[in-house]
Amino acid sequence: MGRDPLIGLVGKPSSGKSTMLNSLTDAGAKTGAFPFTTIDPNKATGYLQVECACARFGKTHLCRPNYGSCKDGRRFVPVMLLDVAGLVPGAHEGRGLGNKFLDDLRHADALIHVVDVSGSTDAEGKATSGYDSLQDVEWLRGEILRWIEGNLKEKWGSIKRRHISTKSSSVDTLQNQFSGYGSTAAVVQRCLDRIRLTEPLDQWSDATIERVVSAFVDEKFPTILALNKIDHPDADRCIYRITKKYPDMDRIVLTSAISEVFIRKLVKQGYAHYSGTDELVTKSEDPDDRFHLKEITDERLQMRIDTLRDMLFYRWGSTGVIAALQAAARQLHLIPVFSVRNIHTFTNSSTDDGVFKDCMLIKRGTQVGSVVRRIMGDIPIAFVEGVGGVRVAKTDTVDVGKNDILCFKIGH
Ligand SMILES: Nc1nc2c(ncn2[C@@H]2O[C@H](COP(=O)(O)OP(=O)(O)OP(=O)(O)O)[C@@H](O)[C@H]2O)c(=O)[nH]1
Ligand SMILES: [Mg+2]
Repeated sequence: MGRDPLIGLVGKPSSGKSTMLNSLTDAGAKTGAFPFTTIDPNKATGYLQVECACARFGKTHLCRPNYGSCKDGRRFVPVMLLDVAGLVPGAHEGRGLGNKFLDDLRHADALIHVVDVSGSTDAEGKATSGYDSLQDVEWLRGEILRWIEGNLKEKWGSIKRRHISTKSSSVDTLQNQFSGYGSTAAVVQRCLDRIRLTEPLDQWSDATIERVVSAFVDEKFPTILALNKIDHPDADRCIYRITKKYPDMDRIVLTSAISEVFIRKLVKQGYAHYSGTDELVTKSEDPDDRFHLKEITDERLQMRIDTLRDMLFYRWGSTGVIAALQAAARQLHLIPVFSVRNIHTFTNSSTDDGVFKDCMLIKRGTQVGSVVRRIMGDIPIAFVEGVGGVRVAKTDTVDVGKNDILCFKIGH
Protein backbone atom coordinates (compact mmCIF):
# COMPACT_ATOMS: atom_id res chain seq x y z
CA MET A 1 0.00 0.00 0.00
CA GLY A 2 2.16 2.87 -1.25
CA ARG A 3 -0.61 5.49 -1.03
CA ASP A 4 -3.64 6.43 1.08
CA PRO A 5 -5.72 3.33 1.86
CA LEU A 6 -8.60 2.76 -0.57
CA ILE A 7 -11.90 1.49 0.82
CA GLY A 8 -14.42 0.20 -1.73
CA LEU A 9 -18.18 0.49 -1.18
CA VAL A 10 -19.93 -2.54 -2.66
CA GLY A 11 -23.44 -3.91 -2.63
CA LYS A 12 -26.48 -4.49 -4.78
CA PRO A 13 -28.06 -1.54 -6.61
CA SER A 14 -29.95 0.93 -4.40
CA SER A 15 -28.45 -0.34 -1.14
CA GLY A 16 -27.13 3.15 -0.39
CA LYS A 17 -23.48 3.05 -1.53
CA SER A 18 -23.45 6.54 -3.04
CA THR A 19 -25.38 7.92 -0.07
CA MET A 20 -22.77 6.35 2.21
CA LEU A 21 -20.00 7.97 0.15
CA ASN A 22 -21.72 11.36 0.44
CA SER A 23 -22.15 10.89 4.19
CA LEU A 24 -18.42 10.34 4.68
CA THR A 25 -17.02 12.82 2.16
CA ASP A 26 -17.96 15.97 0.27
CA ALA A 27 -18.47 13.95 -2.93
CA GLY A 28 -22.06 14.97 -3.76
CA ALA A 29 -22.46 11.76 -5.81
CA LYS A 30 -25.79 11.20 -7.54
CA THR A 31 -28.21 8.98 -5.60
CA GLY A 32 -31.65 7.66 -6.55
CA ALA A 33 -34.32 5.13 -5.65
CA PHE A 34 -33.72 3.10 -8.82
CA PRO A 35 -31.01 0.57 -9.77
CA PHE A 36 -27.79 1.61 -11.51
CA THR A 37 -27.90 5.26 -10.55
CA THR A 38 -24.12 4.96 -10.42
CA ILE A 39 -22.32 3.68 -13.48
CA ASP A 40 -18.87 5.24 -13.38
CA PRO A 41 -17.16 4.94 -10.01
CA ASN A 42 -17.04 7.93 -7.64
CA LYS A 43 -13.86 8.45 -5.66
CA ALA A 44 -13.56 10.90 -2.76
CA THR A 45 -11.55 11.55 0.38
CA GLY A 46 -12.93 10.51 3.75
CA TYR A 47 -11.22 10.83 7.12
CA LEU A 48 -10.22 8.10 9.48
CA GLN A 49 -10.20 9.20 13.13
CA VAL A 50 -7.15 8.20 15.13
CA GLU A 51 -5.46 9.37 18.31
CA CYS A 52 -2.86 11.98 17.45
CA ALA A 53 0.63 11.99 18.98
CA CYS A 54 0.11 15.66 19.92
CA ALA A 55 -2.16 14.62 22.83
CA ARG A 56 0.54 12.30 24.21
CA PHE A 57 2.94 15.24 24.49
CA GLY A 58 0.48 17.94 25.61
CA LYS A 59 0.86 19.81 22.31
CA THR A 60 -2.69 19.73 20.95
CA HIS A 61 -2.70 23.54 20.63
CA LEU A 62 0.32 23.36 18.29
CA CYS A 63 -0.89 20.52 16.05
CA ARG A 64 -1.22 21.64 12.43
CA PRO A 65 -1.49 18.73 9.98
CA ASN A 66 -0.42 19.23 6.36
CA TYR A 67 -3.29 16.93 5.30
CA GLY A 68 -6.55 16.34 7.13
CA SER A 69 -7.02 18.00 10.52
CA CYS A 70 -6.65 17.53 14.27
CA LYS A 71 -9.11 18.54 16.94
CA ASP A 72 -8.19 18.19 20.62
CA GLY A 73 -5.89 15.27 19.93
CA ARG A 74 -8.28 13.51 17.56
CA ARG A 75 -6.64 13.34 14.14
CA PHE A 76 -8.60 13.06 10.90
CA VAL A 77 -6.34 11.25 8.44
CA PRO A 78 -7.32 11.07 4.74
CA VAL A 79 -8.45 7.74 3.28
CA MET A 80 -9.86 7.24 -0.21
CA LEU A 81 -13.37 5.90 -0.70
CA LEU A 82 -14.58 4.34 -3.93
CA ASP A 83 -18.27 3.98 -4.73
CA VAL A 84 -18.95 1.65 -7.65
CA ALA A 85 -21.92 0.46 -9.68
CA GLY A 86 -24.30 -1.99 -8.00
CA LEU A 87 -23.68 -5.70 -8.26
CA VAL A 88 -26.42 -8.22 -9.07
CA PRO A 89 -26.39 -12.04 -8.83
CA GLY A 90 -24.59 -13.38 -11.91
CA ALA A 91 -22.38 -10.29 -12.19
CA HIS A 92 -19.24 -12.41 -12.62
CA GLU A 93 -20.75 -13.65 -15.89
CA GLY A 94 -21.37 -10.08 -16.95
CA ARG A 95 -24.96 -9.61 -15.69
CA GLY A 96 -25.88 -6.03 -14.85
CA LEU A 97 -22.67 -4.08 -15.02
CA GLY A 98 -20.88 -7.04 -13.47
CA ASN A 99 -17.44 -7.21 -14.96
CA LYS A 100 -16.97 -3.50 -15.15
CA PHE A 101 -17.95 -3.07 -11.52
CA LEU A 102 -15.59 -5.79 -10.41
CA ASP A 103 -12.67 -4.40 -12.38
CA ASP A 104 -13.18 -1.01 -10.73
CA LEU A 105 -12.56 -2.69 -7.38
CA ARG A 106 -9.18 -4.21 -8.18
CA HIS A 107 -7.17 -1.72 -6.14
CA ALA A 108 -9.37 -1.58 -3.04
CA ASP A 109 -7.59 -2.49 0.20
CA ALA A 110 -10.79 -3.28 2.10
CA LEU A 111 -14.49 -3.35 1.29
CA ILE A 112 -17.60 -2.07 3.01
CA HIS A 113 -20.53 -4.21 1.86
CA VAL A 114 -23.52 -1.88 2.09
CA VAL A 115 -26.52 -4.13 2.80
CA ASP A 116 -30.04 -2.69 2.55
CA VAL A 117 -31.81 -4.05 5.65
CA SER A 118 -35.09 -2.23 5.03
CA GLY A 119 -36.42 -5.19 3.04
CA SER A 120 -37.71 -2.69 0.46
CA THR A 121 -35.38 -3.64 -2.42
CA ASP A 122 -34.86 -7.05 -4.04
CA ALA A 123 -31.55 -8.65 -5.14
CA GLU A 124 -31.54 -6.44 -8.24
CA GLY A 125 -32.27 -3.26 -6.30
CA LYS A 126 -35.88 -3.00 -7.49
CA ALA A 127 -38.62 -1.82 -5.11
CA THR A 128 -40.38 -4.60 -3.19
CA SER A 129 -41.37 -5.31 0.42
CA GLY A 130 -40.40 -7.91 3.00
CA TYR A 131 -37.18 -8.92 1.17
CA ASP A 132 -34.74 -10.92 3.30
CA SER A 133 -31.35 -9.26 2.87
CA LEU A 134 -29.48 -12.10 4.56
CA GLN A 135 -29.32 -13.53 1.01
CA ASP A 136 -27.40 -10.47 -0.20
CA VAL A 137 -24.65 -11.03 2.35
CA GLU A 138 -24.12 -14.50 0.94
CA TRP A 139 -24.30 -14.05 -2.81
CA LEU A 140 -22.17 -10.92 -2.93
CA ARG A 141 -19.08 -12.66 -1.58
CA GLY A 142 -19.81 -15.50 -4.02
CA GLU A 143 -19.75 -13.06 -6.94
CA ILE A 144 -16.35 -11.70 -5.94
CA LEU A 145 -14.97 -15.23 -5.57
CA ARG A 146 -16.40 -16.40 -8.94
CA TRP A 147 -14.97 -13.31 -10.66
CA ILE A 148 -11.41 -14.00 -9.48
CA GLU A 149 -11.77 -17.77 -9.95
CA GLY A 150 -13.06 -17.21 -13.48
CA ASN A 151 -10.10 -15.01 -14.37
CA LEU A 152 -7.71 -17.64 -13.04
CA LYS A 153 -9.33 -20.82 -14.40
CA GLU A 154 -9.67 -19.31 -17.88
CA LYS A 155 -5.87 -19.29 -18.20
CA TRP A 156 -5.03 -22.16 -15.85
CA GLY A 157 -3.62 -24.43 -18.61
CA SER A 158 -1.05 -21.87 -19.74
CA ILE A 159 -0.34 -20.70 -16.16
CA LYS A 160 0.52 -24.30 -15.25
CA ARG A 161 2.71 -24.87 -18.33
CA ARG A 162 4.64 -21.70 -17.66
CA HIS A 163 4.96 -22.54 -13.98
CA ILE A 164 6.57 -25.88 -14.85
CA SER A 165 8.82 -24.58 -17.64
CA THR A 166 10.15 -21.64 -15.60
CA LYS A 167 10.47 -23.75 -12.40
CA SER A 168 8.81 -20.91 -10.50
CA SER A 169 7.57 -21.10 -6.90
CA SER A 170 3.79 -21.22 -6.31
CA VAL A 171 4.01 -17.76 -4.73
CA ASP A 172 5.71 -16.25 -7.81
CA THR A 173 3.30 -17.87 -10.27
CA LEU A 174 0.25 -16.80 -8.27
CA GLN A 175 1.63 -13.32 -7.68
CA ASN A 176 1.97 -12.92 -11.45
CA GLN A 177 -1.77 -13.54 -11.67
CA PHE A 178 -2.81 -11.55 -8.61
CA SER A 179 -0.62 -8.46 -9.12
CA GLY A 180 -3.46 -6.94 -11.16
CA TYR A 181 -5.50 -6.83 -7.93
CA GLY A 182 -2.79 -4.78 -6.25
CA SER A 183 -1.47 -7.88 -4.49
CA THR A 184 2.11 -8.43 -3.32
CA ALA A 185 4.15 -11.61 -2.88
CA ALA A 186 3.70 -11.23 0.90
CA VAL A 187 -0.10 -11.22 0.49
CA VAL A 188 0.06 -14.37 -1.66
CA GLN A 189 2.37 -16.07 0.85
CA ARG A 190 0.02 -15.21 3.72
CA CYS A 191 -2.95 -16.63 1.84
CA LEU A 192 -1.15 -19.94 1.15
CA ASP A 193 -0.07 -20.10 4.81
CA ARG A 194 -3.65 -19.42 5.88
CA ILE A 195 -4.85 -22.63 4.23
CA ARG A 196 -1.59 -24.53 4.95
CA LEU A 197 -1.21 -25.47 1.31
CA THR A 198 1.93 -27.41 0.44
CA GLU A 199 0.74 -29.29 -2.64
CA PRO A 200 2.66 -28.17 -5.79
CA LEU A 201 0.71 -25.75 -7.97
CA ASP A 202 0.74 -27.98 -11.06
CA GLN A 203 -1.28 -30.56 -9.12
CA TRP A 204 -3.98 -28.23 -7.85
CA SER A 205 -7.54 -29.37 -8.49
CA ASP A 206 -10.45 -26.99 -9.15
CA ALA A 207 -11.41 -27.32 -5.48
CA THR A 208 -7.87 -26.30 -4.42
CA ILE A 209 -7.97 -23.26 -6.72
CA GLU A 210 -11.27 -22.28 -5.10
CA ARG A 211 -9.74 -22.57 -1.61
CA VAL A 212 -6.79 -20.43 -2.70
CA VAL A 213 -9.10 -17.77 -4.16
CA SER A 214 -11.23 -17.72 -1.01
CA ALA A 215 -8.13 -17.21 1.14
CA PHE A 216 -6.94 -14.53 -1.27
CA VAL A 217 -10.23 -12.62 -1.03
CA ASP A 218 -10.08 -12.77 2.79
CA GLU A 219 -6.49 -11.51 2.71
CA LYS A 220 -6.73 -8.88 -0.06
CA PHE A 221 -10.33 -7.68 0.33
CA PRO A 222 -11.22 -7.87 4.03
CA THR A 223 -14.87 -6.92 4.19
CA ILE A 224 -17.16 -5.45 6.80
CA LEU A 225 -20.95 -5.32 6.58
CA ALA A 226 -22.73 -1.97 6.90
CA LEU A 227 -26.37 -2.87 7.60
CA ASN A 228 -27.87 0.27 6.08
CA LYS A 229 -31.29 1.98 6.29
CA ILE A 230 -31.72 1.14 9.99
CA ASP A 231 -33.98 4.20 10.20
CA HIS A 232 -36.55 2.21 8.19
CA PRO A 233 -39.43 0.84 10.31
CA ASP A 234 -39.01 -2.71 8.89
CA ALA A 235 -35.25 -2.96 9.44
CA ASP A 236 -35.30 -4.95 12.71
CA ARG A 237 -36.13 -8.30 11.13
CA CYS A 238 -33.17 -8.31 8.73
CA ILE A 239 -30.81 -6.93 11.37
CA TYR A 240 -31.81 -9.78 13.67
CA ARG A 241 -31.36 -12.47 11.01
CA ILE A 242 -28.00 -11.20 9.82
CA THR A 243 -26.47 -10.60 13.25
CA LYS A 244 -27.66 -14.05 14.37
CA LYS A 245 -25.93 -15.74 11.44
CA TYR A 246 -22.80 -13.53 11.62
CA PRO A 247 -22.11 -12.89 15.30
CA ASP A 248 -18.64 -11.34 14.65
CA MET A 249 -19.67 -7.86 15.71
CA ASP A 250 -16.29 -6.41 14.78
CA ARG A 251 -17.32 -6.89 11.16
CA ILE A 252 -20.89 -5.62 11.40
CA VAL A 253 -21.95 -1.99 11.79
CA LEU A 254 -25.49 -0.63 11.76
CA THR A 255 -25.83 2.49 9.61
CA SER A 256 -28.25 5.07 8.34
CA ALA A 257 -26.33 6.86 5.62
CA ILE A 258 -29.25 9.08 4.69
CA SER A 259 -29.53 10.37 8.27
CA GLU A 260 -25.85 11.32 8.32
CA VAL A 261 -26.30 13.21 5.03
CA PHE A 262 -29.33 15.01 6.50
CA ILE A 263 -27.46 15.93 9.69
CA ARG A 264 -24.45 17.20 7.76
CA LYS A 265 -26.80 19.45 5.81
CA LEU A 266 -28.38 20.77 9.04
CA VAL A 267 -24.90 21.54 10.37
CA LYS A 268 -23.89 23.33 7.16
CA GLN A 269 -27.05 25.45 7.33
CA GLY A 270 -26.28 26.40 10.95
CA TYR A 271 -29.23 24.56 12.54
CA ALA A 272 -27.29 21.90 14.41
CA HIS A 273 -24.01 20.99 16.06
CA TYR A 274 -22.75 17.45 15.63
CA SER A 275 -19.32 15.97 16.16
CA GLY A 276 -20.11 12.82 14.23
CA THR A 277 -20.24 10.60 17.27
CA ASP A 278 -22.21 12.47 19.99
CA GLU A 279 -25.84 13.44 20.11
CA LEU A 280 -27.20 16.01 17.75
CA VAL A 281 -27.54 19.47 19.33
CA THR A 282 -30.10 22.01 18.08
CA LYS A 283 -30.86 25.45 19.54
CA SER A 284 -33.29 24.12 22.16
CA GLU A 285 -30.53 21.89 23.62
CA ASP A 286 -28.06 24.76 23.78
CA PRO A 287 -29.45 27.29 26.30
CA ASP A 288 -26.04 28.94 26.78
CA ASP A 289 -25.75 29.49 23.02
CA ARG A 290 -22.35 27.80 22.91
CA PHE A 291 -22.75 26.84 19.28
CA HIS A 292 -24.59 29.96 17.98
CA LEU A 293 -27.27 27.88 16.26
CA LYS A 294 -30.19 29.15 14.20
CA GLU A 295 -33.74 28.64 15.50
CA ILE A 296 -35.72 25.95 13.64
CA THR A 297 -39.02 27.52 12.64
CA ASP A 298 -40.12 25.02 9.99
CA GLU A 299 -42.42 22.52 11.72
CA ARG A 300 -41.75 19.77 9.18
CA LEU A 301 -38.02 20.07 9.70
CA GLN A 302 -38.49 19.91 13.46
CA MET A 303 -40.63 16.79 13.05
CA ARG A 304 -37.97 15.11 10.92
CA ILE A 305 -35.36 15.83 13.59
CA ASP A 306 -37.66 14.44 16.31
CA THR A 307 -38.20 11.25 14.30
CA LEU A 308 -34.46 10.92 13.76
CA ARG A 309 -33.92 11.15 17.49
CA ASP A 310 -36.61 8.53 18.22
CA MET A 311 -35.87 6.10 15.42
CA LEU A 312 -32.13 6.41 15.32
CA PHE A 313 -30.28 8.06 18.17
CA TYR A 314 -32.54 6.73 20.91
CA ARG A 315 -32.46 3.17 19.53
CA TRP A 316 -29.01 2.85 17.98
CA GLY A 317 -26.92 5.70 19.41
CA SER A 318 -25.57 7.08 16.13
CA THR A 319 -25.85 6.98 12.34
CA GLY A 320 -23.00 4.48 12.35
CA VAL A 321 -21.26 5.68 9.17
CA ILE A 322 -18.08 6.82 10.92
CA ALA A 323 -18.00 3.54 12.82
CA ALA A 324 -18.28 1.69 9.48
CA LEU A 325 -15.21 3.46 8.11
CA GLN A 326 -13.32 2.84 11.34
CA ALA A 327 -14.28 -0.86 11.24
CA ALA A 328 -13.09 -1.22 7.63
CA ALA A 329 -9.76 0.39 8.52
CA ARG A 330 -9.45 -1.88 11.58
CA GLN A 331 -9.40 -4.84 9.21
CA LEU A 332 -6.24 -3.34 7.72
CA HIS A 333 -4.54 -2.92 11.14
CA LEU A 334 -3.51 0.63 10.31
CA ILE A 335 -1.83 2.88 12.81
CA PRO A 336 -0.73 6.51 12.41
CA VAL A 337 3.02 7.01 12.00
CA PHE A 338 4.31 10.59 12.33
CA SER A 339 7.43 11.73 10.52
CA VAL A 340 9.08 14.89 11.86
CA ARG A 341 12.22 16.81 10.93
CA ASN A 342 13.10 17.65 14.54
CA ILE A 343 12.63 14.72 16.92
CA HIS A 344 12.85 16.95 20.02
CA THR A 345 10.33 19.66 19.06
CA PHE A 346 8.26 17.47 16.63
CA THR A 347 8.27 20.36 14.17
CA ASN A 348 9.42 20.41 10.55
CA SER A 349 11.18 23.78 10.56
CA SER A 350 12.78 26.21 12.98
CA THR A 351 10.47 29.03 11.88
CA ASP A 352 7.15 27.18 12.21
CA ASP A 353 6.13 25.85 15.64
CA GLY A 354 3.41 23.56 14.19
CA VAL A 355 3.95 19.97 15.37
CA PHE A 356 3.26 16.55 13.84
CA LYS A 357 2.56 17.99 10.40
CA ASP A 358 3.00 14.67 8.58
CA CYS A 359 1.15 11.50 9.39
CA MET A 360 0.75 8.33 7.39
CA LEU A 361 -1.35 5.23 7.98
CA ILE A 362 0.87 2.17 8.14
CA LYS A 363 0.11 -1.44 8.92
CA ARG A 364 0.97 -2.26 12.53
CA GLY A 365 4.10 -4.44 12.68
CA THR A 366 5.68 -3.00 9.50
CA GLN A 367 9.46 -2.69 9.67
CA VAL A 368 10.90 0.81 10.05
CA GLY A 369 12.94 0.25 6.85
CA SER A 370 9.71 -0.20 4.83
CA VAL A 371 8.20 2.88 6.47
CA VAL A 372 11.28 4.85 5.34
CA ARG A 373 10.81 3.65 1.74
CA ARG A 374 7.09 4.45 1.84
CA ILE A 375 7.66 7.99 3.04
CA MET A 376 11.05 8.92 1.56
CA GLY A 377 11.09 6.82 -1.62
CA ASP A 378 14.62 6.48 -3.03
CA ILE A 379 16.17 9.30 -0.99
CA PRO A 380 19.15 7.76 0.88
CA ILE A 381 18.69 7.69 4.66
CA ALA A 382 21.77 7.43 6.91
CA PHE A 383 19.83 6.59 10.08
CA VAL A 384 16.45 6.93 11.78
CA GLU A 385 15.73 8.49 15.17
CA GLY A 386 12.81 7.89 17.50
CA VAL A 387 11.53 9.89 20.49
CA GLY A 388 14.37 11.23 22.66
CA GLY A 389 16.74 11.13 19.68
CA VAL A 390 17.31 7.40 20.17
CA ARG A 391 18.46 5.52 17.06
CA VAL A 392 15.94 3.04 15.69
CA ALA A 393 17.00 -0.06 13.72
CA LYS A 394 15.45 -0.43 10.26
CA THR A 395 14.42 -3.96 11.18
CA ASP A 396 12.49 -2.75 14.23
CA THR A 397 8.69 -2.62 13.83
CA VAL A 398 6.08 0.08 14.36
CA ASP A 399 3.05 0.04 16.65
CA VAL A 400 0.98 2.61 18.54
CA GLY A 401 3.39 4.28 20.98
CA LYS A 402 6.37 2.32 19.59
CA ASN A 403 8.48 3.81 16.78
CA ASP A 404 5.41 5.72 15.60
CA ILE A 405 7.24 9.07 15.69
CA LEU A 406 10.28 9.00 13.43
CA CYS A 407 12.89 11.37 12.11
CA PHE A 408 14.83 10.43 8.98
CA LYS A 409 18.41 11.64 8.66
CA ILE A 410 19.34 12.02 5.02
CA GLY A 411 22.76 10.73 3.87
CA HIS A 412 24.69 7.58 3.03
N1 LIG B 1 -34.31 5.06 4.53
C1 LIG B 1 -33.09 5.13 4.03
N2 LIG B 1 -32.90 5.27 2.71
C2 LIG B 1 -31.63 5.33 2.25
C3 LIG B 1 -30.50 5.26 3.10
N3 LIG B 1 -29.38 5.33 2.36
C4 LIG B 1 -29.79 5.47 1.08
N4 LIG B 1 -31.14 5.47 1.00
C5 LIG B 1 -31.98 5.63 -0.21
O1 LIG B 1 -31.79 4.49 -1.03
C6 LIG B 1 -31.87 4.86 -2.41
C7 LIG B 1 -30.62 4.39 -3.13
O2 LIG B 1 -29.50 5.11 -2.65
P1 LIG B 1 -28.14 5.23 -3.46
O3 LIG B 1 -27.14 5.82 -2.55
O4 LIG B 1 -28.35 5.88 -4.78
O5 LIG B 1 -27.83 3.68 -3.68
P2 LIG B 1 -26.63 3.00 -4.50
O6 LIG B 1 -26.29 1.77 -3.74
O7 LIG B 1 -25.55 3.96 -4.75
O8 LIG B 1 -27.39 2.59 -5.85
P3 LIG B 1 -26.79 2.31 -7.33
O9 LIG B 1 -25.87 3.44 -7.69
O10 LIG B 1 -27.99 2.28 -8.18
O11 LIG B 1 -26.10 0.99 -7.25
C8 LIG B 1 -32.01 6.38 -2.43
O12 LIG B 1 -33.38 6.69 -2.59
C9 LIG B 1 -31.53 6.81 -1.06
O13 LIG B 1 -32.13 8.00 -0.60
C10 LIG B 1 -30.73 5.13 4.52
O14 LIG B 1 -29.84 5.08 5.34
N5 LIG B 1 -32.06 5.06 4.90
MG1 LIG C 1 -24.77 4.66 -6.50
